[in-house]
Amino acid sequence: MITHLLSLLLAIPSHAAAPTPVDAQAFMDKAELSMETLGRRSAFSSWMQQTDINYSTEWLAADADNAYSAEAAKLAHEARQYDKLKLPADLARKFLALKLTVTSPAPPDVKEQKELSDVKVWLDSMYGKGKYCPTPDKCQTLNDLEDVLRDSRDPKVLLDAWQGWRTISPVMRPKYERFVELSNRGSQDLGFKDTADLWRSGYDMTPDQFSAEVDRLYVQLKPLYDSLHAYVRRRLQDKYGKDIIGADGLIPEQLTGNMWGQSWENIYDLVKPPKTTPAFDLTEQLKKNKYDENKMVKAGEGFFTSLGFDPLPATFWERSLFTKPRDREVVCHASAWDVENSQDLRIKMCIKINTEDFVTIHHELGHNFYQRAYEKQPYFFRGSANDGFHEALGDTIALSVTPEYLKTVGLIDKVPGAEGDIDLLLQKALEKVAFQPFGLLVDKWRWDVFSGKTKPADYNKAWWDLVRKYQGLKPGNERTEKDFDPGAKYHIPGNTPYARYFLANVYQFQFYRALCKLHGHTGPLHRCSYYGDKAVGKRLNDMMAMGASRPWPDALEAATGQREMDATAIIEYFAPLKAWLDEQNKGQAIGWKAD
Ligand code: X8Z
Ligand code: ZN
Repeated sequence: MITHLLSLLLAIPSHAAAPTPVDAQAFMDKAELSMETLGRRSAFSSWMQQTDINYSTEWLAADADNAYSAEAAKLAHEARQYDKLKLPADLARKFLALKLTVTSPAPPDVKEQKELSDVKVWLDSMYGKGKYCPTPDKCQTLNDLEDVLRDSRDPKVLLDAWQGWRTISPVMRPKYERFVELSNRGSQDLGFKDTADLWRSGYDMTPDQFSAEVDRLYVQLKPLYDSLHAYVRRRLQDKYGKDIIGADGLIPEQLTGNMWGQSWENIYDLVKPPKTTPAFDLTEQLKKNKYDENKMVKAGEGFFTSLGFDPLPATFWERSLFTKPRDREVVCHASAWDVENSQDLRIKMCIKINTEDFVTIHHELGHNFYQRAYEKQPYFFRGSANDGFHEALGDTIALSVTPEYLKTVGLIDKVPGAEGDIDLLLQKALEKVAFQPFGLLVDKWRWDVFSGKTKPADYNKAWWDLVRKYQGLKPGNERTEKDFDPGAKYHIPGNTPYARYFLANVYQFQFYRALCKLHGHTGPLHRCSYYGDKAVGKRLNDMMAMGASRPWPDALEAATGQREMDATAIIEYFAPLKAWLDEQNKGQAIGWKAD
């Protein structure tokens, strides 16, 4: 045995010729094949678990995740032998993609690998199954509670629903803590400082540069947010009385019409310009025109096909989930899937017939059309230029859902004139401008959690500090470290990075502005719809087909001519509203006291 080992050791130098780029290419070809196979198994299992949560589907999903994550870690280790090689840019990009492919990478210890996969699936399922049960026979799901937040105007009822939803997450706290530990261990094993460092390494710049970029964009947007915040705050005072806002000027989150205060379009009725009647209410129009779930999705698909994209495959309609099932637990949070490439595209969503979900359908289909556009790319390039692009695509289409478009498809009878502009812009600002601080803070929280700057003992405090600082909102009641409020937002237990949505909100206006120019639109930007314009479709498709094969500035340039992330497009879009808000806010205090 010893002689055998010795001869092996001695044999190494003569056989182990230094690896060449050709070896690296061969390794990568194999790695792509193996990741694709395991990725598919994981996608099918995960679909099963998220659309039918039970012990068996959880077991299968965790098992498949374990196999996939372990293989990724193993390959990333083996790939180190090529670290010193000068590789063609394409190939080097794939090696980085291999390291970044698992958002919570497997730690080296086999037992811990399994534990991490189990914890991930458990957290996801806990959120999906979450219910508020004030009494054992009266349980409410997130779907029910979101209806309350959207529709009720009774502060007591709102607070109860808001607080109630947050009863689902304290149980997640120890598991989340462990998740952070294990995921960091995996990231460190790949050479990253921690998981946050890994997440911020996918933007063709250093992690620190990325953080600085995000802050730079936020500074561009803040004056617009501050104006909107001050205006909405005053209108909420008009509705609920002066005492509802304290001396700090912070808005209670439960009054925003949304469970996390992340977008405020559901309280449009409370804040709409005085003395105007809104030109139309899309929710009512959808109901009046007898739109059901299927028809809503068909309408979304119709926009894409009008741009020249092929219709979705028959399997999309057979295999997607559009309605919340009555007989089983599911993760209702909307998502889009390419379970088996373009032949098996699906969305999973508990659709309600309202404006918010009409927009979300476009968002989700954007993912599916993107997935199909890059299907011919090799495995590691089947993704968007960076994750913000994937999130932006469908929203870029939804921005083009203007009154002019709605009239074309028969959803409204009359297009409001220029006098309706402020109404329309305010509605969009409640959706998009209100979102940005939230889009930023979710990962600010996580970056500090992963880096250890925020200790588990301060998880909740750190969350609310950020909410106060960036959103200018506050919790409905006093929160303590017995709570785990971050766990009541899907992307925390679901382990989905969030900065992508902040980026998407910037990119989508850049895309929209450039595409409207291509379309030859004149007049105010927000009235532009490129429905039916095949040249617009081609421009988008060319960018989407690049997948992740090129650094993102190349993709951005292909679509917009710009190589930089740039919030001026949003600012331009909302310029008339900003002027109007500032007029309304005259003599009013702007801003809030965060501490
Ligand atoms: O999670 C989503 C999509 C699925 S990728 C529905 N969004 C974020 C959220 O709901 O918090 C879209 C906007 C922000
Ligand atoms: Zn999305």
